[in-house]
Amino acid sequence: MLFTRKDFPEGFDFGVATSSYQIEGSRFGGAGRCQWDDFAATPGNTKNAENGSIAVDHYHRYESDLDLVAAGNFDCYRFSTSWARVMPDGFTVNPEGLDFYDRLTDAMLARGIKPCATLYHWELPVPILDRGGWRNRDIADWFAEYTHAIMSRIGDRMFSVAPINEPWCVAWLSHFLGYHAPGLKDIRATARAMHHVLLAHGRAIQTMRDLGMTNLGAVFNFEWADPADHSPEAAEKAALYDGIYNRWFLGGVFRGEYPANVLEGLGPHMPDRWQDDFPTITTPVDWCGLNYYTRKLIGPDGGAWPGLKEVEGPLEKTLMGWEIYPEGLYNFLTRTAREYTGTLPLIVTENGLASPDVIENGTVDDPQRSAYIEKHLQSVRRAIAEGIPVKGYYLWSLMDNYEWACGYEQRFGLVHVDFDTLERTPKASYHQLAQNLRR
Ligand code: IFM
Repeated sequence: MLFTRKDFPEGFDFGVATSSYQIEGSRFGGAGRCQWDDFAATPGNTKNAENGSIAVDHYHRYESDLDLVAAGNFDCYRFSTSWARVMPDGFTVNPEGLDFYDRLTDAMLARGIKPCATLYHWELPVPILDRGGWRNRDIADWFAEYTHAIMSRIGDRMFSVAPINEPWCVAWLSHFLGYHAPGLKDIRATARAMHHVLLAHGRAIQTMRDLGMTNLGAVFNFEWADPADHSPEAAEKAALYDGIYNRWFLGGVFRGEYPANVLEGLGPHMPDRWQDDFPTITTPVDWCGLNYYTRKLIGPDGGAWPGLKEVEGPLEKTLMGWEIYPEGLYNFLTRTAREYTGTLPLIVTENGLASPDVIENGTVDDPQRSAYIEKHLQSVRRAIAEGIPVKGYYLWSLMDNYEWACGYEQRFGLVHVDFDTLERTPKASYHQLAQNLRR
């Protein structure tokens, strides 16, 4: 990697990101069952029926894991708190859960690491799912109660907080495509989830404002959509993919409107008087987080709405089969600022790749990851040079972990984890970053 910390503006933060279910071990500390425990117990949903019951046992190893964050010279640690750990039945506080996040917070501060919390990275308590989960409008109030419970305890020490990681995954991936828990393929459930997830976001921001908290943001995952060919049909479907994936969430939070091309399909299934919720959904935030990995080539499939399909692209791919397209990050940073957020700080809250990393003679070479990071940081620098207020860049992920439906096959970490012994071994990319980020 060619860049160093000095190539970025003063105060630019580098970080690493994780999430609770992917690393902690859901069986520890009195956590309740979450939707992923049940989803994984259903044949065919996750690779080898793997789950996050033990994950990488961060619950017991958090001190040494945070040592790795500090030794990597990262400024920020983006972690998530689990609703099912804090409130196992969705409503009643588990003191052990609060105590864990309290210890974790203090352990970050003791190492000079800025705690950047996410309140929901998909650990929906099963009793909330039984009440309809994201289909039920009441979830916004229940989520606000959970927000109050956890942030009353640790909110005084957070550097930043975002309510919901990747609303597209919460809503579309999980209720329309069915790839993630709860695994529905139901357009009515999808329309409601697409709206309620943003309503819950707004309620959580209001709750934290009432607690006097600052530096609150929203985190979206974006995929750049290019037409698969030069036909008007492909252009139309790429625009629809962009609407569903990207513009729905940016439009909702920053403009108080949803894209017309998406409402063509979802409109008939939306909850009553959904327009009345925009004053809550647009509650001002202090920054916007972008999770970016890849682009998709999109064309028509001739089927029912949305009637689109992904077409394999020609670019180099990661182990996930995702094309490496750093221009997409530049495109999103510039477009988000120019069309939606203006001077609001932008943070790249996730970026990274999975690669088939193996330990040989005690070391792990991951040149594809180093090259990927280098190219995406060039995109960040290009955007900054054009005046876009990008204030941070966080890598997914600190260490190999549970990659949801892909189980433990896809290794996104800067640190290799032996999933049998749980031994951590920093990869070559980690060592390069530690060197380049020295202060
Ligand atoms: O592992 C996930 C993470 O939970 C959310 N963003 C994308 C990552 C890689 O797929």
